[in-house]
Amino acid sequence: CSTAAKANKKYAGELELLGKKYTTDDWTNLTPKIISKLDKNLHTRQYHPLSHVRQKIVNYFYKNFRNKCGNPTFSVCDNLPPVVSVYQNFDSLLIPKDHVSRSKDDCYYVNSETLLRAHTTAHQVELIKMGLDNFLVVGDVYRRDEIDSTHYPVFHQVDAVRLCVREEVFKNVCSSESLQLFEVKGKESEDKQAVHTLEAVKIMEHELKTVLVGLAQALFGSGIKYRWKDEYFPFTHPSWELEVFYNDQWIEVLGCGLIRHEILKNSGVNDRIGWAFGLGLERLAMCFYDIKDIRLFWSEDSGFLNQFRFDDPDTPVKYKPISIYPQLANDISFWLPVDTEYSSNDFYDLAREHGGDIIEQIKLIDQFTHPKTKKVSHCYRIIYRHMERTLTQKEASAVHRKIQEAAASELKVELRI
Ligand code: FA5
Ligand code: MG
Repeated sequence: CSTAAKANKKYAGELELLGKKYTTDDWTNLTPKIISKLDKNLHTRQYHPLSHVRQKIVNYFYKNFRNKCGNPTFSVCDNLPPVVSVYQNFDSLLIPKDHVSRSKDDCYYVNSETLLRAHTTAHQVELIKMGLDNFLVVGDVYRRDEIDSTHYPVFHQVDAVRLCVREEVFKNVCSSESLQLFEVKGKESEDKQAVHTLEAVKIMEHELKTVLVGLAQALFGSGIKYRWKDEYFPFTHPSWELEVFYNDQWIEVLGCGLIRHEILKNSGVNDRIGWAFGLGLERLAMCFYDIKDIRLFWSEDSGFLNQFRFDDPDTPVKYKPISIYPQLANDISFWLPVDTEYSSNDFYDLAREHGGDIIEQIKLIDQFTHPKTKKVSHCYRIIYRHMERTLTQKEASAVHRKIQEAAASELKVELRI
C-alpha cells in the first residue's frame, strides 16, 4: 500500500529499532511517530496511571497464588522487547496464514518476517518453552486502527498463563486417582478440545472464571456487575470474553480460554492443561481514574502526571481535567487513487504523522462513487484539540494544509477543494 511504499522509501534498506538493525522491504509500514513510542514503557514508569493498574493486577496474582513456602508462583515479565517475529505473533499461536489480523492494514510491520507485537500473547510459547508454568506478561502493543477517544495505535496489555499437571487439577476432588486430563478418542465440541476430558476442562474453566471474577472485583469493587460471552480465539478453546457494567455501559475487559493443546505440545509440555487470558490496561485505567481521552496517557504535562504521584496503587483518585479546551473541526475530501491501493488506515497514519496528538478524532463522514467515472470520494472530518491549551484556527489550518498536501503527494489522492 502507499504508506508502506513511502515508509519503505524513508527507511530504504535498513532500520534501527531499540538498538537493533532490521532490513526493510515492501512490508515495512512503520512511521516515525510509532517508532518514537518504542522506548516509552509507560507500564513500568513510576507514578504513571498505567503502571498503577499493572501493579494492582500483579498484586492480585501475588496475593492469590502462593506456593507452600508462601512465595508468589506467578512470574512477571514486563520488559520483553515489542519487536517480534511473525512466528511469535501469529504462527506459534495457530493463527491461520490467511487470517485478517495478519494484514498490513492492521499491523505495524518492520519487514515481512518481523512486526511490532499486536498482543502480548506473542510471548506465550517462548515463555512456556523456558519452563514457566505460571506467568504474567505486560507490555506495549501496536495496532493500526481507527482514531477516537478510546483508540490509540499503541496500548498496553497484560497476558497470563497458568499450566497444571493432573494432580493439581484434581487436588480438591475426593478419590480422584482414576480421573485423567486426556482421553484418546475424544471429539471436539463447544465445551472442550478433542484431547481433553470434560472433567479436567470444567475444573480449569471454573478456576479461570473464579480467578477473573475475583480480579474484576478486586479492581472495580465487590459489587461489580459482570457477564461472560462465548468468544473465538485461534489459540484457545473454549474461549470467553468478560464484560463489566461500569458508568452505565458494558465494557469488554478481557479475552480468555483454555490453551490449545497443540500449542503446549509444540512447546514440549505434553502432560499439562492450561488457561490464559489477555486484557487491556488503558480501558481499566480510563474507568478507575475517569480519564476520558486515551491520548492523555502519553501526556508529559505535569498537570496530568502529578495527579498520580502516589505509592499505593489502590489510592482512590479521579482525574480532574486541568481545563477543557475547544475542539476545531476541519474536513478534507478527495478522490481515491485509481491505480494504487488505498485504505482509510493509511490516511489515519498519515494524519497522525503530520498532525500528531493535536488530532483528537478522525471520522469518515461521507463516501460515494461517481456514477459516470466510477471514482470513489471520501470525506473525513478531523477534530483538532490541544490537550493543554487552546488551539487557534490558524494553527489548525496550517496542520490541516500539511495533511492535505501530504495526502496528495504520498497517497496519490486527488483533493476536492
Ligand atoms: C487479544 O489480544 C488476545 N490476545 C487476548 C487473549 C489472550 C485471549 C490469551 C485468550 C488468551 P483482543 O484483541 O480482544 O484479544 O484484546 C484483548 C483486550 O485488550 C480487550 O479485551 C481489551 O481490553 C483490550 N483492547 C483490545 N483492543 C483495544 C484497543 N484498541 N484499545 C484499548 N484496549 C484494547
Ligand atoms: Mg476482543
